[in-house]
Amino acid sequence: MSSLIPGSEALSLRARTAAERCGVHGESLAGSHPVLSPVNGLPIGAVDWATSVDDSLERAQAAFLIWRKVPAPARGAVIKRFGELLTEFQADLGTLVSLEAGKITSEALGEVQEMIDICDFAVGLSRQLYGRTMVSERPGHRLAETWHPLGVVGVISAFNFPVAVWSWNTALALVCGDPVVWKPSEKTPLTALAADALLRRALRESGHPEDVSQVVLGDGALGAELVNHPGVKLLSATGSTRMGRQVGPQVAQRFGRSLLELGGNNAAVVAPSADLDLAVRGIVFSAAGTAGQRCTTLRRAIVHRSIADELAGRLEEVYRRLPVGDPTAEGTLVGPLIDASAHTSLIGALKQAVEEGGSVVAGGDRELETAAPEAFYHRPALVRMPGQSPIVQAETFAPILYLLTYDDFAEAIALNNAVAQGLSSAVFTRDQAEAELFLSAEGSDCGIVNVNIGTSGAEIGGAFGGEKETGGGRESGSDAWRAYMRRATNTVNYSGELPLAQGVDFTV
Ligand code: UN1
Repeated sequence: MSSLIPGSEALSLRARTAAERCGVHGESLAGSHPVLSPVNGLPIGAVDWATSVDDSLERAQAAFLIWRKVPAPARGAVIKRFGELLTEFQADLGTLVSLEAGKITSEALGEVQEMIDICDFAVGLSRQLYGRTMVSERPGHRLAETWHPLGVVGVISAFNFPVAVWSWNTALALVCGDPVVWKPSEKTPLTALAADALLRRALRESGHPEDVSQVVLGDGALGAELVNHPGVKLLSATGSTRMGRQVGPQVAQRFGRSLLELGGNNAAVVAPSADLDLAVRGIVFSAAGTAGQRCTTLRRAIVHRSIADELAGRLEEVYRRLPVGDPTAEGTLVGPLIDASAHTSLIGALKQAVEEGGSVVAGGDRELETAAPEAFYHRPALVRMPGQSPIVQAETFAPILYLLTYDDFAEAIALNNAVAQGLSSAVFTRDQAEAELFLSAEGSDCGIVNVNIGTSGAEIGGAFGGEKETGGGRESGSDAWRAYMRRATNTVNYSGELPLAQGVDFTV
């Protein structure tokens, strides 16, 4: 691995080539809002921002009237083609993910793989949008439910998963018959344009309206327009709890639906019986991977007192040799933070942790400052804390792992649950009763509860999302599709009589 960071010209060329290969037109890359790469902190392109979401909403609504009549399996065929295109252009899209979000190549390709996987899932789903039939209490009556397309879905996504989270929503929304208007993070517009270009190509090739996919580039003000637009029937937003606290009530105010994926403050309990080799690997990937910038990132290790020193020592050894650097270079495991504000949060959180009695065991320092003064590389930090003080209860979107200790398992569960967020959690143990307890109603209160695996890196298939301040939304797998459809309950009377339910007599 080299400590050299590529210059602006090299990265711009790579970005432009990848975007154009995916089908983005050159003029879309010559706008007036510069796009900065976290790799060197310098511009790699420039895009234009939309002034309003109205035109996109209008186009999406017009496309909806056509799309909702296309049979779901035929909609699935479009997603199948989209998945094929994603496979063909995986490397290009991966390059853009690395350049805009700062992910290492393997994780960037993994993000695109997650897109391909949700396409596969959605294709199967397109033949399984099942409703139930119920037995009627009345003779000669049939009771059933039918699922229909809902309408335009708005998606607001974050920089850290610039395309996968949109795909979770879009692959399902499209097979469910809904168009999508997408406001990506203003930090990752090129990746968004490239993903949209591939989806539009799949639509075009299969003779369907391209307008079911809309991208609107802009900042929070544009996102707010989407939130408040009465044409948006479901608003799916990924971001901070602070953002969700505004978005949720605003959408509810107009009786829209919202699907919120907000902050996480994920913990792993490490019990005395744990396989420590496995625990160390699971912890390091979850805590330091993606430079600590996943909503599922491991932020708290709750370790039994009897093994805390040993585990801290082993983590410290790994943290000291984690390869930090250019995410596109071979061998790098930790890329840059997204921007200066992430760097400031990291520094501030470490200072506060020390004030609250913590001691930094490893990392935290800025690296490669001379090679890339505008970028923010940090060695992931490992901090031992005396308890779950205020900073440990906050989500700092940076690679800081707080190590806490516990004495009995009930205390570990209590610590896991004693934060406002409820996204992901894990237990490392070989004691089956402990594992089951952690998974039980008395156990972790999170939306994701794992055994002998870290908190991040969920696969497609399971519903993804969390409880409490994480917002309660569920995306991607299982029956998450239901959020994108409206349910009609149908009572059909073929008896020729009119018996009323509940035995009501209304003879006229
Ligand atoms: C996110 O960080 O917003 O489970 C999503 C994971 C990924 C998705 C994370 N599959 O880490």
